[in-house]
Amino acid sequence: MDTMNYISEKLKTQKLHMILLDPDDTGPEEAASISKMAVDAGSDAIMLGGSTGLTQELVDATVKAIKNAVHVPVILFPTSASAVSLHADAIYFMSLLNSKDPRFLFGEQMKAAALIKKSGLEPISMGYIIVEPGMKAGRVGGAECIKRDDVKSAIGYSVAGELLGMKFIYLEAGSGAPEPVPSNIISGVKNSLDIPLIVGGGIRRAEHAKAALEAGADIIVTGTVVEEEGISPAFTELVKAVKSF
Ligand code: 1GP
Repeated sequence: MDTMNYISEKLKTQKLHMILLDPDDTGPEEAASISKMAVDAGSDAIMLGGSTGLTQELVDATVKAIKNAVHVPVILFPTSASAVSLHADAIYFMSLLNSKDPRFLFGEQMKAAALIKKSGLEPISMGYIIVEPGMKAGRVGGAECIKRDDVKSAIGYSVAGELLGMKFIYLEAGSGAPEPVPSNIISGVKNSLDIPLIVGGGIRRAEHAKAALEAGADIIVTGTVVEEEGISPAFTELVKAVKSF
């Protein structure tokens, strides 16, 4: 089954949790062992993202190690056209909709598109929207971050993404954000969309995940909590909160 179908089928009956790993921080072996524990805890997919400047070898080796360890999709969450591993199951083919930098709107995509199409790596079209504080993703991506009380702009970008044909909208507060995306932004966007909504950034505890789900998130992404604490009881509880929602 392709990754889009896998996600769509699951979303008919449940909310999803995805763990985000950075191959530069973990290396292949640790990424594989964290992935195994996360999937045992209930995670539905592994997203590989992280630093610019990742080498092709490292991303390929990390994808392969994860795929040997678990049987859930490995989805690339790229920062640029470089180091796209064709061994992954899918790639978020994404545009940072509130970037002021053409590179992140369409430039990097243009560089990688022909290769991805030819390779058979499954592209999953996604509109990425960064909300304050945005952290490194906001700075590097040249985002005009959505203000935390600006529900209208968040809705505008999200619906624009849907009308452009994107399959998912991802509301991002930035990796390591002190607070997740505010609930009224999540609910405003969700109520205006007919496509699934991914929410990430600053979600560290079960109550953050529950608040995002109650507001309308369909998929919860977490990265930092495992980077900082490993597969802790708090992480397991967070995934359980998502899967039992
Ligand atoms: C970042 O949304 C993800 O792209 C995850 O954020 O690292 O804060 O969990 P955290």
